[in-house]
Amino acid sequence: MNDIIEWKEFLLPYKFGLDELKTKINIMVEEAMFNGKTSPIEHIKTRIKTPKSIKDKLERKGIEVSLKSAKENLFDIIGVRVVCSFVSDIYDIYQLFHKRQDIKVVEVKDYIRFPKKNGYQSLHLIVQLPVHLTYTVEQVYAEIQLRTLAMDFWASLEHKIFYKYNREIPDYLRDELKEAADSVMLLDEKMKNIRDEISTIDAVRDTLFLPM
Ligand code: 0O2
Repeated sequence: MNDIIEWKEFLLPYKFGLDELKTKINIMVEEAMFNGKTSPIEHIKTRIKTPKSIKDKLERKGIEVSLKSAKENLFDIIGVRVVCSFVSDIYDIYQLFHKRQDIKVVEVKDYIRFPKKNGYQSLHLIVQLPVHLTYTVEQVYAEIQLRTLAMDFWASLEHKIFYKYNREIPDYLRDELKEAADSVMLLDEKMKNIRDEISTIDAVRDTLFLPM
């Protein structure tokens, strides 16, 4: 079979899985907003790995490069990045995923409680979801990365620098990135405190029926 057609066929259930995941997340957001809450999600980004990046990753991990091995060993062929305003929103969404019957959380990596040495912060979930095709049901894995706007800003820049320097970031930039990551942590904490203060003022105002 032609290589391109083979890859397209392989990636099809992943594409459907990604479409389903996107829809499920959008429903979560709309439902929250319908119930009068502010959306816990600022925006989402999705991506599906290209055949080249699947092959590269398998090679990097020293695993056989084949469709079968990609299916068995790679759990991030599809990915969703969920960007939130506050750290608490991230854990709220995690709980929502955890409670769902249609998605199974199979792995959690908490780089927020335990940031990477370079300062990287995010909550990573590997989830499994069934994709119903006409004649079969495929179990598809996806990586969901949850982070705040500030964490996302940092990670995007670090990612660019990482590839610009061919994975070898010079020490002085590494130090600056670590400092910036510490500032991200402080900013997230400050924003949370401001939000909490406003909520307290609003709650008091509501009980006293004071004008805005
Ligand atoms: P890309 O190009 O974003 O897809 P794994 O290799 O997935 O089996 P690993 O590396 O332990 O195991 O997975 P981890 O730590 O969960 O990281 C997976 C993804 O998180 C990465 O995907 C990045 O997207 C992101 N990530 C992890 N660490 C960092 C970091 O230090 N900086 C930034 N900017 N992103 C990070 P890929 O496939 O490496 O790359």
